[in-house]
Amino acid sequence: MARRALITGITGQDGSYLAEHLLEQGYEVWGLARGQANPRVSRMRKLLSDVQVVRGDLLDQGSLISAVERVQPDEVYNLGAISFVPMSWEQAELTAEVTGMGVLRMLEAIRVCSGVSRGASAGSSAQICSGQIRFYQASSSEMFGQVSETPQTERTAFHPRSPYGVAKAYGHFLTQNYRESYGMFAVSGILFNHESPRRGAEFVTRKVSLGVARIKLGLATELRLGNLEARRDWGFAGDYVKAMHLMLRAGNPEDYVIGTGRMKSVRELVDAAFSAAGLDWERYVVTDQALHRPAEVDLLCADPKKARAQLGWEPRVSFDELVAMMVESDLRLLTDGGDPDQDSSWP
Ligand code: NDP
Ligand code: GDR
Repeated sequence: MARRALITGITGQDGSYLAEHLLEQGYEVWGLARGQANPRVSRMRKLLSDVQVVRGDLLDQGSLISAVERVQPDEVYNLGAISFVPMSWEQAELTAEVTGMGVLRMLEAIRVCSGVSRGASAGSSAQICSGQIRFYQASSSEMFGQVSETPQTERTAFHPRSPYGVAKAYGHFLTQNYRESYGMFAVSGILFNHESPRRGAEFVTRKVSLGVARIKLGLATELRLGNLEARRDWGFAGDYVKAMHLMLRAGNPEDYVIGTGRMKSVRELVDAAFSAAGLDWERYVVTDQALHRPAEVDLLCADPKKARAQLGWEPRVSFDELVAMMVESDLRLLTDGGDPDQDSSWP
């Protein structure tokens, strides 16, 4: 029988690539989607017609229990989150609820449906799902924040610099705790920045690729950006979702750092993207103090040795290939009259 996966965050970048990958592997894929008329669900359905949708919200414990009960998954991938770091200062409490407490609610839904009791004194509870449900938590390199060593490994200390990073650290430790407390197969992937033509337009790579395409097509004359000196380890989302799957198929439940091991600055990103379209970035980029963050993460760089050795995982797409892919895709999108601000199209 086909394995069944339940993905929260199905309408997001990673949800779409992971669903594609799992469908290719012969899985039956279910996506948890919130809202009564979420336009991102129809965009996802256009691309992934084989994904089945179950309603639910990471803010609503009962809806998660119902979703797990209905889907009876073998694997749950918790990708749902408020994921845009600047928003986490503006809506810190909501970020804590969705990105942090949402992990607790999902783990509890799995624990309850699996009939795992809290201890000998709690008595046994009914098992609603047969078999063990494996759980993947989308942890983030933002937990490292102000780094104590470079590159960062699974053992590097956390010093998050945003309410988002703090919420992710809570979810990370909780996932470990459910593994240790209840023997659950619960793991975290500590993923570094990963991008694609399906990346949200608010994140810097996509903001830059869209900006380049608009300037190239005469639709804009400048691109406003914040801190050009920040350095990140950028990879391709299509490569990274394969690591999520490998972690849940591994023999033992363990956490892994996933990244390329190479760091570039925002300035280098901008240079590469404008060059890919035959433009000189210095003529168009304007820096704007208002786009700087209250506390910045200056640099992040992965040491993915453990994933390579134990999972056989390797990133395939290089930084230059990724940037060229995104710029080409946005040039095509805008030439065809697509509107990225309406979330209308996904390549
Ligand atoms: P996106 O921002 O593209 O997607 C976020 C998803 O979360 C959307 O599907 C959104 O659904 C969903 N969501 C938001 N609020 C809720 C809620 N209350 N209940 C249920 N679902 C909700 O993120 P990515 O795909 O880029 O990232 C996936 C995960 O990986 C996130 O948890 C992110 O924090 C984490 N991560 C991402 C990295 C990256 O570089 N991309 C790196 C490290 C970690 P809706 O359409 O309803 O808004
Ligand atoms: P990040 O990604 O915060 O690392 O979180 P983002 O692309 O937003 O920022 C990366 C770096 O670029 C600098 N920057 C700008 N960023 C944005 N968004 N817009 C700008 O105009 C701009 N100018 C400079 C930022 O200051 C920052 O240093 C992403 C998200 O996907 C998280 O959910 C995930 O956990 C981490 O990656 C790993």
